[in-house]
Amino acid sequence: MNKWLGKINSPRDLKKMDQKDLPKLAMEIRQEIVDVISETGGHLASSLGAVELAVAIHYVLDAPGDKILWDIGHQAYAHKLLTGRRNSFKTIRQLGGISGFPNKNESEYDLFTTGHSSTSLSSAIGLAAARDLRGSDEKVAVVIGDAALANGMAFEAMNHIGHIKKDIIVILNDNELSISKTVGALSHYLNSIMVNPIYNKIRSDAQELVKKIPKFGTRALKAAKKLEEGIKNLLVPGVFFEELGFRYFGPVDGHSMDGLVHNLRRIMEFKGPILLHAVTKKGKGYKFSEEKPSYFHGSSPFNKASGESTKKKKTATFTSTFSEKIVELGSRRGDIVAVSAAMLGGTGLDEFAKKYPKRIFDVGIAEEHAVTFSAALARGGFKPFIAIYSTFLQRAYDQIIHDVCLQDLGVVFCLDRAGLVGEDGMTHNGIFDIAYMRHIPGMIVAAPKDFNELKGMMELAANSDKPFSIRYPRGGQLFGLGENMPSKRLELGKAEVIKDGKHVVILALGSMVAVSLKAAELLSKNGVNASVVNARFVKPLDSELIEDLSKKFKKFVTIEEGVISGGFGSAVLEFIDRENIKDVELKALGLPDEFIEHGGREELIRKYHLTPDGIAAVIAQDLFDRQLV
Ligand SMILES: Cc1ncc(C[n+]2csc(CCOP(=O)(O)OP(=O)(O)O)c2C)c(N)n1
Repeated sequence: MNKWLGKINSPRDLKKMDQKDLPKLAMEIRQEIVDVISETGGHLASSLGAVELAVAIHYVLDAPGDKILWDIGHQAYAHKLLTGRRNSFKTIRQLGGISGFPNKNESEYDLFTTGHSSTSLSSAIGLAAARDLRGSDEKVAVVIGDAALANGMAFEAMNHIGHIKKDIIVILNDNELSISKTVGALSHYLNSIMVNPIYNKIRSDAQELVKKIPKFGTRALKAAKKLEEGIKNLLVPGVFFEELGFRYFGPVDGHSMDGLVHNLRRIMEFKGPILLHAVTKKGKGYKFSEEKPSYFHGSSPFNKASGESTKKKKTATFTSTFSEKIVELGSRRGDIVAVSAAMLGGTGLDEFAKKYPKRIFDVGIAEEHAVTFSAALARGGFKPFIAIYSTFLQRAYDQIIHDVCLQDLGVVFCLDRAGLVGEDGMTHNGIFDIAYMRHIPGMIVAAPKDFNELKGMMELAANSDKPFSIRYPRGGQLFGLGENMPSKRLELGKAEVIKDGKHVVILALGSMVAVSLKAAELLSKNGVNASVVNARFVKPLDSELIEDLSKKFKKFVTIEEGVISGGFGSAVLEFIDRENIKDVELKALGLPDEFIEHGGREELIRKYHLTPDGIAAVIAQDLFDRQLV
């Protein structure tokens, strides 16, 4: 039983605690996080690094009246434990359990459902503007990481904040790490603040001086302010933020509870935008995550005593296949370059980065920039592969249209985690990319059925001078997914019939090919002989094949691991309509028009009937009016 945490059902209970006991509470929170996340997996290192911040903020501010926002929200486990989710914490990231990110449907302490980076400053200034229009006086506070702060959206918000100068508190949680090392000029700047003792000495002297200001007369006050400005411009850390209109405080130790409580109380007395620069250690308090913070950024379940993953042995995945192939392409062709938006490890580009350090560009959490930058690399004579999660590319929709497709540039988009991602849930499912890619003129949209086909598609893309996207799911091996199977030669815009049948044709896309073959076996035991087609391309669609098939089959099924609206099934339906193909019944299977919650990837695939028996049952019932036996 947790002596301190056990008593906290809401921040009200926290506020009753003696300040001297808060570090003990922080210890119990850390223990609880390690205990639970070792079982469930999750964003361990970021959350451990933000424990004192969460405790101190809830101790000093008054939520839910005061508004507290966590950028991305992957670091907010302590916040969850302090705001009424102590008992449900064990269910985190599991189907039916609490979310791994802030979720507005879960708690009044979570203002927004988040998961994508760098939205918090815009949200905060919006809340502050609404507050001022309403005439109320609650505080609005934000915790944002050093990597998230370097994103364009955060800069846009800072620009606006400095302009309208509302009262908000921004706490910069600086651990010098993104998932791996934070990249970029802002990160160098933050480092220079932390390591330069002269800056810090002069800064503290200047602050001492400012503290005394109220005792002076008005003229002295003006003079002192001028002096402060003068010193600041020359030497004070955080001048960058000050020039943007923030009052900068720090750097402070983000693990000193007393220091944080003291500083938060102090800065709350100031008007206007405040930035408190807190220095933290990612993974703090658990030996293994301190040693390997990148590995424990988002970890699978692990053994607490050894820090070793308890997941089954690693098998090949689409990501590992991509990783191998991009290295091989890079070895053969000096014009191949690769671009990542802060996801070198997750996308498998880390190997390419090691081998070809001059041809890798990690641009930080900057998806829009990554796309336009890649377009210009193509214009400059190179062949860029941008490896990115389907969900994060959503950010760069306009750049894909204008800067890549309108210019007809040969950028290759390798969309990892396309489909249901599992435990990261709603904000991370990659289920919209078929819809948002296929309607852009000139974009090729491909999806491999197995690992070999992914390699083939990458080869095809490397030799194409057109915008080319390839989508593939998280992992592999589920229901036979990914396992290599015999294939016909890969040709742009051509599908392949992989099983002949006579009653119905299943047009399956990418991850759904292997399950469809298994569904066809089940159907055949029920008297339905299904043909299965590996569609390979959503665009260009194999119109010739679809036309031929429509002469043989009157029942069509399309299946995709993405939202049905605007997806592959829609593409086939549009074609049938456009070509005036008559008497064809089409059943489009895929994901419904809703945000899909967190849970195990396999559980979610089952829940949405994308399993062999799920697919077979729907086809048998809806197209043949019979129950599967
Ligand atoms: C738009 C977007 N791109 C990428 C990610 C993936 N991602 C999640 S956390 C993270 C690193 C965040 O680093 P930082 O803000 O410094 O916080 P820390 O985890 O170090 O506390 C990244 C790149 C994301 N959530 N959103």
